[in-house]
Amino acid sequence: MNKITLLTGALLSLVSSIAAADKWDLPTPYGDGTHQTQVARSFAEEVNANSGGKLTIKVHSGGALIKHPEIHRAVKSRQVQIGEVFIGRLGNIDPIFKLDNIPFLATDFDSAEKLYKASKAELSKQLVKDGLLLLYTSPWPAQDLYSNKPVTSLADLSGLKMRAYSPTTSRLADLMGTTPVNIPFSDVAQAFTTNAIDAMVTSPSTGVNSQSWDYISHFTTINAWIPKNMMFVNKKIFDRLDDDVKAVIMTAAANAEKKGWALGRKLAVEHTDMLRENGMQVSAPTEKLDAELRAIGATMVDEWLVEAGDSGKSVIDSYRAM
Ligand code: PCA
Repeated sequence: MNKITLLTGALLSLVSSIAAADKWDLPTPYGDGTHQTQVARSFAEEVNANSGGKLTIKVHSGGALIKHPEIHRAVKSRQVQIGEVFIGRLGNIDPIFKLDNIPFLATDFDSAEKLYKASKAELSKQLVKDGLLLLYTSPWPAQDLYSNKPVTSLADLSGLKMRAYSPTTSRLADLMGTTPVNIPFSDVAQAFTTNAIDAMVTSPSTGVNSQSWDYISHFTTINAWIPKNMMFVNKKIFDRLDDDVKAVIMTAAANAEKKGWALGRKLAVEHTDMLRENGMQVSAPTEKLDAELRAIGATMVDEWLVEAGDSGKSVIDSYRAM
């Protein structure tokens, strides 16, 4: 072999290794202030650091590349390779996504972990139907009630406009005697100040991220449910990767899941304290409000079971058996 042949060979292998280096865009729905995006960034950094230059994932947070309602479709159609969404938003695609927002089914983190275990196979199966592979989930702290006056029973909310962020929370607003209004997280502060909404149910984190003390006064810790975001990748694109890169992604996903669940638990406490420290009136629900809300929760579980059929029943059965 002469020098020229050797050089050509070296160049060719260089070119092919450059061609093999994949670049993925990862749209996230929420901004950099949320723990969800921090978890997504640490996931991407771990993959980038360990994939030996074969894959680089770039995070585009806060809907900057693709808006939240479009992210699922964008990964499915391979407009982007990977993405994160709030699970409950997809409720109209399949009931398994609605399960993530059912109130008073799993209200503490131990129960929420069990519900995730019981529902994961069904969740993954549904994603596979759209050519998607579930990588990890990350919870929000439990969902609490924000209002502009004390709420001692549902009567205090009657007729108010309630923010909804998923089909299930629209139904919840109906059953609470309020009017659901769909408002994305990015518009929450403005929606309150322009009276487009009067109340919302979301985590203390989302209040902290949007400085809710500037526009709303009362926070009732109803601990209604623990919803999750999920990260998924287009399966065809994933399947084309080398095995070592696949393994790096799965390890980073498992680490992100651990980190997300630990943060969810921790921020539930820290962010509730921050709301209080910033002047919000934080209180536990009255027995009456709690009982009224739990009755709605029971109705919503029943409605969900009718909608989700046998597979839904087996998810609930295995959750309750844990
Ligand atoms: N915050 C997100 C979803 C759930 C949560 O706690 C939001 O309000 O949009």
